[in-house]
Amino acid sequence: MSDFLKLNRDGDVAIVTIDNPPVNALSFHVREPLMKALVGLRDDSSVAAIVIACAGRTFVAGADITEFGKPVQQPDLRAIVAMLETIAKPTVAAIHGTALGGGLELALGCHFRVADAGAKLGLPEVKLGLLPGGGGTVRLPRLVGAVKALKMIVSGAPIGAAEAHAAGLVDAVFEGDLTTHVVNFAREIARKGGPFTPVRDRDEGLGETDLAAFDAEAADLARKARGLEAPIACAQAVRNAVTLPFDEALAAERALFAGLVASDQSRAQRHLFFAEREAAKLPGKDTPKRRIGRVGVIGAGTMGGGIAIAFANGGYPVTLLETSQEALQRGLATIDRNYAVSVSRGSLTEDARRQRLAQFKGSTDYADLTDCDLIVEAVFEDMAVKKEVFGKLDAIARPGAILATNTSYLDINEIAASTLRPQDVLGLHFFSPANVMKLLEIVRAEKTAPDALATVVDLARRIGKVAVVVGVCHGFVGNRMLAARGAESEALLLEGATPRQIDQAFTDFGWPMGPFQMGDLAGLDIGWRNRKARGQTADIADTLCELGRFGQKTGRGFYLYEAGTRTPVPDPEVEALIRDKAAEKGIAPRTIGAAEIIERTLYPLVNEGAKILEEGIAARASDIDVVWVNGYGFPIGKGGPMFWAGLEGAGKIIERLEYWHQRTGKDVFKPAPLLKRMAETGSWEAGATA
Ligand code: 3H9
Repeated sequence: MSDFLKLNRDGDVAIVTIDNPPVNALSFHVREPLMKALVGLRDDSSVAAIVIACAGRTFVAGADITEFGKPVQQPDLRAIVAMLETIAKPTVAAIHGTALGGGLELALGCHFRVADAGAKLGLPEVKLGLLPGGGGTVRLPRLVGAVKALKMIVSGAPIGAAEAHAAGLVDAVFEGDLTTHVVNFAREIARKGGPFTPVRDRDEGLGETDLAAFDAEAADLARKARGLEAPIACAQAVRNAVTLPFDEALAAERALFAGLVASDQSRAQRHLFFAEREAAKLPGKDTPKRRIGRVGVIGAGTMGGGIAIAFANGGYPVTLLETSQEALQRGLATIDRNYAVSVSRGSLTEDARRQRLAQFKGSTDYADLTDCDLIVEAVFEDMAVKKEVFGKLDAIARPGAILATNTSYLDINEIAASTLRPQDVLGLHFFSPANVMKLLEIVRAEKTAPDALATVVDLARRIGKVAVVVGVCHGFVGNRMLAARGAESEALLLEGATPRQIDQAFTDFGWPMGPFQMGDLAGLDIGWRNRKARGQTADIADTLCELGRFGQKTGRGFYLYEAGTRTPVPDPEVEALIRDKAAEKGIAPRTIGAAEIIERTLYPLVNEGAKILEEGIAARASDIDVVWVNGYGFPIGKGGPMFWAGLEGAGKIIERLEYWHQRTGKDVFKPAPLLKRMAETGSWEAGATA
């Protein structure tokens, strides 16, 4: 029928198979033949039932995201679903893999949905800054109820086939050959006879919806949306499904979708969707990979333990090495506790916990690492210590084993040079807690072999990380830019802004927390130690540390924390200390507004990103966005610092950077040449060197 759609018959059951790899997105070249096929089958009296199925690894995973922002080519999904609902003979969606977004909406246009036991169903549009625009907000509640639909649509999280069955979304679940089962199902339904009610005319899920409970749930979700428009629109659309007649609710959904698809927030989130997938691509696509069986982790502290858990969770056996039995037992006990917490929260079964724990082998002897294919070092952040570890590894690791350092700042070329196999050395910069945080900076050193790099990029995906390949420099992409973001922190305080005002400007921007709250959470002593090692000082942060104020762990830092809480309370003592320091330095306090806070912190952040791009430390501007959204909490609705720079206007950023450069003489404000080219061309990539 078309390259993307096949039509088969099994007796009087017609099977329409969509075949649009890789995920069967509903591109125009699918919609057009699909509509034609359905019209033909509707009018064909020899057809008793129609099955919609998909070839390949999944049912339709949604509308084609690459088509958004372009003129819509008809028939659109809504027209197809509306057409489906005019068919009197039974229509059945045969779901395997993932029925997501427009895919689930297509299935909701059918009278029946049957699923493979391993299938997942969901409406993840909210993650793209959208709402389901093919009738999902109006049809789903009719089957599963308004509150469940609200949760599914606002979270975007898919549910499994069994849950979908229990909720009334799916009519039957099968194991084994889905096509045979679905054909039998369709034939049996057709034999029993109709009438078959389209979902639009069903209301068993809506019943007597408790609007007060619904509104309470929606208000709770809205609070968590932190300035994102899509979750609010999703909630409104589901509410409309309860309070308005079907067609009015559908029209309202359409209008909300049109508004969102054109919004900066959705553009930003779609940018991130593709950026994350792009970041995982290396130039030599077919580079062979090394086999990774067992993973070794050196150091069972917070970082090493988290890294070990990340690999064990990904199914890899792990050898955990410490210098003493005592430290090893402490590390293993922490890992044990970590899993126990997961069990108590219900996110892990007791069985799975036992299986995961069985993946660990503890040791205090480097010789036990000889059967490891990848060894990650997570020891003290000190060049001499790291070199000693790599010297030992060089002596014992099997040939071809990948040797990785988890350093956050150190020169990996220097570490690699301390071995006789620099081609096997690279950086795996995990973020704390390593078993939770998605981001993994993979640091390519000068001599890292392409197959070693390709292996860890692939491995990162297998353990559920969002990987970005970066080059060697102090702090790599993330921490180097973080330093630029914080370069004015002390100056802002001394000139009159309080920690609370600065943090507030950040949270108003959409960050989960501001820099001072973040510092208190991470521990102020870490930065203090780093500064001392580099011969640097910070008037206020150093003084706080000298007073034993390390942040949350000591109950006081930039803020006060009541025992047992993590709520930051402004501390008059800190404010007085800042005022005294300012007076000592002869700085007169003034009122500093949010706009100034943003331009003195986030414009240098963008500027440093431009320098990183210029130097080839990051290959693409979008890689930098992926780092900042996944590792540092940059608001997703703004797409990461480099995407946001486009929204803000590179010209405006340069103008303000120049102003602050003139006033302070600081390098962080000196506009990068690439930023200037961005202002001229509107694109980061135009001038990128990597
Ligand atoms: C929607 O449906 C709106 C409607 O409500 C209203 C319409 C009016 N379109 O993720 P992977 C590409 S909004 C285009 O690596 P996995 C992806 O870029 C949509 N392309 O695979 C990648 O390309 P490349 C709602 C898409 O196995 C390749 O496919 N649906 C789409 O790890 C493989 O992707 C969603 O939001 C798409 N919809 O995961 C679901 N999806 O190879 C989005 C993927 O060139 N998709 N691509 O880099 C996913 O969540 C995952 O792709 C999925 C598979 C779980 C399906």
